[in-house]
Amino acid sequence: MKEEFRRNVSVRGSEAFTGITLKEPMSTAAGLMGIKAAMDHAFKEMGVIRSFRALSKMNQKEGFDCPSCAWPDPEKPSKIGEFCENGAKALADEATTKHIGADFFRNHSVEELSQLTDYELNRVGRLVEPLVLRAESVHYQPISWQEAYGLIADELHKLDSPDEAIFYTSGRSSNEAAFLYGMFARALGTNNMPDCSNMCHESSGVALSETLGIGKGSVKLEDLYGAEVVIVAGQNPGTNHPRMLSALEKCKENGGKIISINPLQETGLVNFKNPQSVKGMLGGGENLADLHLPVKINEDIALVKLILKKLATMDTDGRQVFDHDFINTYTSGFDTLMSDLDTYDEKALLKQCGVIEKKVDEAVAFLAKASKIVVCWAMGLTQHKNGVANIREYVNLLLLKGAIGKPFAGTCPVRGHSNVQGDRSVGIMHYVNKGLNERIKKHLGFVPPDKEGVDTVEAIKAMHEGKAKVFMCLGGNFLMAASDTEHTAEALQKCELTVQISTKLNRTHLVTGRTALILPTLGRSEKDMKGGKQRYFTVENSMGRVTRSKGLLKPASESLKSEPELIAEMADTYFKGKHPVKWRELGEDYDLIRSYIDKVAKGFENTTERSKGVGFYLPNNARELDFSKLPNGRAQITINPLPDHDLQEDEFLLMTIRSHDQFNTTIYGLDDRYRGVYNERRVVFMHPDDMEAYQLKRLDVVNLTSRYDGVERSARNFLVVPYSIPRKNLAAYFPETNVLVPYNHYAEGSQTPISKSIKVTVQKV
Ligand SMILES: Nc1nc2c(c(=O)[nH]1)N[C@H]1C(S)=C(S)[C@@H](COP(=O)(O)OP(=O)(O)OC[C@H]3O[C@@H](n4cnc5c(=O)[nH]c(N)nc54)[C@H](O)[C@@H]3O)O[C@H]1N2
Ligand SMILES: Nc1nc2c(c(=O)[nH]1)N[C@H]1C(S)=C(S)[C@@H](COP(=O)(O)OP(=O)(O)OC[C@H]3O[C@@H](n4cnc5c(=O)[nH]c(N)nc54)[C@H](O)[C@@H]3O)O[C@H]1N2
Ligand SMILES: [Mo]
Repeated sequence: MKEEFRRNVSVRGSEAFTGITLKEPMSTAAGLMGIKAAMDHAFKEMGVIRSFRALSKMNQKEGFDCPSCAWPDPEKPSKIGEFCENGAKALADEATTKHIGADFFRNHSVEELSQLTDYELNRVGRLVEPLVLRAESVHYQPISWQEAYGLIADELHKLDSPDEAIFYTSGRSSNEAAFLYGMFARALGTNNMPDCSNMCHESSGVALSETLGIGKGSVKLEDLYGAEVVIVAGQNPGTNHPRMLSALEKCKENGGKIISINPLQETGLVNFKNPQSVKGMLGGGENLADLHLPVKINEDIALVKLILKKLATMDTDGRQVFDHDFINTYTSGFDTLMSDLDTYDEKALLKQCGVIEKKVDEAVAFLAKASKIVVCWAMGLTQHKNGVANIREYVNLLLLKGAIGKPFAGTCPVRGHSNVQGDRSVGIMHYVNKGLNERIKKHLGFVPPDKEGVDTVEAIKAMHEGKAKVFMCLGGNFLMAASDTEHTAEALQKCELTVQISTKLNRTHLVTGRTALILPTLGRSEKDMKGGKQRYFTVENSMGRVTRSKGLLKPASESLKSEPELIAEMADTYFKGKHPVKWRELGEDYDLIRSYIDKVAKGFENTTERSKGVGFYLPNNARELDFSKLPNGRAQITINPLPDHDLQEDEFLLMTIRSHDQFNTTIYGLDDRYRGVYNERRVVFMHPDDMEAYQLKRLDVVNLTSRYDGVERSARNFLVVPYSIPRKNLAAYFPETNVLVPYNHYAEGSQTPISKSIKVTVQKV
């Protein structure tokens, strides 16, 4: 029997050190340093003229939406430019003038490329022509677009069931592309649509739907400006949403208080210099956070319970710190929560959350007085076993204070990818939405499947078990983003065909199915021309506002296709022109796509017209205090048990976080300036007392090991960096540490991997 062919690709890439320098963590975020870092990077990747042209149009009306995070643009963008250091890096990364085509792949096999680090892989440049990695080959070769579509269609036709195909989406795609992609999956007959949200804010979506009847946040940007208290929990805005700092600055100018709840004191919340104002560029910075509560990893529930208990005591003492009118009119569950709080001991909660009592009391004092409260959060709350419960507990606080559905108050899950929220709104979801299905039937003329599809966790399982054979990705880097890298790699390698629609090379292009395709696409910043006319698409920001985005740079290559166009052509090839949906016409005319979005996706109406200028907000029931979809028509106050980590003597809780020089799995550089780490990513941050207790010295080399269900997983070669982090807590960068995250441990209710609380032991090498 012939031995099975296996490519000798490296799943982890190089694990060598790159030459660390350590400095003190920075006390000042952004300011001129931020602009300098952004410009250096932009000039290097795209040259001076292209940089200025592009940056001047980013996040401006008639310009394009920044490809980085989903933080909204103000309705009146700043004249100096509405972008941040990391937005500029994201742009430079996409608009780089380095290109890789057939020659590059002829000279470098996938086996060879896989030895590189993720940083090196991204640096090689933009993908500029369609490529195929044929069965039993180790080199990508050029392929025509039509041949590529044909190959996909053949593989899809070979499947025993449409559920053997999986369609993953990363959150950078436009509404138009995501809509067509989702409809193609459904037209084929599957709801197998995992997306990056599953690894990101799914816990927020689940918690908010259960409690407030909508999976999105309720605030608008302007609400932050007038809030009395803004809590920023489990989020590092200085790095990941830098433009949010300008909003927090406005809040402070208006007399608001900012409370940061985070195991780390992240730069940006202290001493921020606003690069968008002349004062900020020249003068001293602003201490944004009035109060920092260094909660232990995954002990937010203990902390919030303690705050609620203290508030409840004040309330029953007759000081009326809760909004009883609001509670009586709009919520259910108040009495149950009060009795539940009685069962907890304050001292025990204090010990568990790790914050000193004086600071908790200060927070309580701020909150007692305030009624306009906004809670902002990101991955520090969502990526835990109890990620859903974390968010529900913060929602309890807002509900007791009547801080929902009124100006300057509400929920603010700060989204990650620039259009991750829009993708969901136009139909990327693995679950079945009956209303949506009805509208698809009526307006698109085909019957969509009514069986639930797979999310990210289930997708890996299906591939592993041989139940899925074709895996397609609209953007993203599935292998490095998902948990349990080695396990996910095995899953991908069991597929017959893996397809990547992407802009830049990453490891998911190298660790593939038997056959693999790269379909290169236009980036956000690039001009999308058809028949002499320039096309634009629409996106939805973190606060539900839909606007246009129109690229302006010359595309990296003439062979690139826009995402909607290539998805439409792929669908048309599959259906051989025989389908009620006129795919090719849609791929050419985005107005036509939008007219279908209007009919099929909820809340969209006359999108082409209304997306002009400042755009429009999608409906939001929490904003309107309409809880009619929930039990008793009321917002739900919930009971959320404390997590029990059961840490053993030698175990730590590890959170896997982003450095200042990366966008998810795309590594722009090797510095984490704000945390004082230069030229190295293989570091683990540890409390100096823990280092002493475990006999470790600064820059000692260690391996990290997690053990779940009898399976041991190791991440090798990390340098110990002393850092101000709670005892028994560790931090290290993702994606390098994703090898430690067990695929079968995820948040209850949302299946988001536990990337922020992995139990590990540390071994000195
Ligand atoms: N430049 C840049 N911008 C980005 C991204 C990027 O990679 N680079 N990624 C985008 C995406 S997709 C997303 S989802 C967002 C991510 O934005 P963030 O969520 O800010 O990103 P992380 O680096 O994962 O940071 C998590 C934060 O939560 C804290 N934390 C960890 N565990 C806990 C906990 O148990 N409780 C509390 N209270 N805090 C905790 C960590 O110390 C850290 O500050 O950013 C988006 N924007
Ligand atoms: N351990 C750990 N794991 C995590 C996280 C964590 O905090 N810790 N965070 C999770 C989170 S919040 C997220 S959102 C996921 C991210 O998961 P993904 O969205 O899958 O990953 P990205 O790194 O954002 O994807 C980068 C790739 O997208 C492609 N790309 C960029 N722009 C475009 C475009 O315009 N169009 C197309 N088609 N492709 C494009 C490029 O090829 C690039 O290499 O990772 C998750 N994984
Ligand atoms: Mo994300």
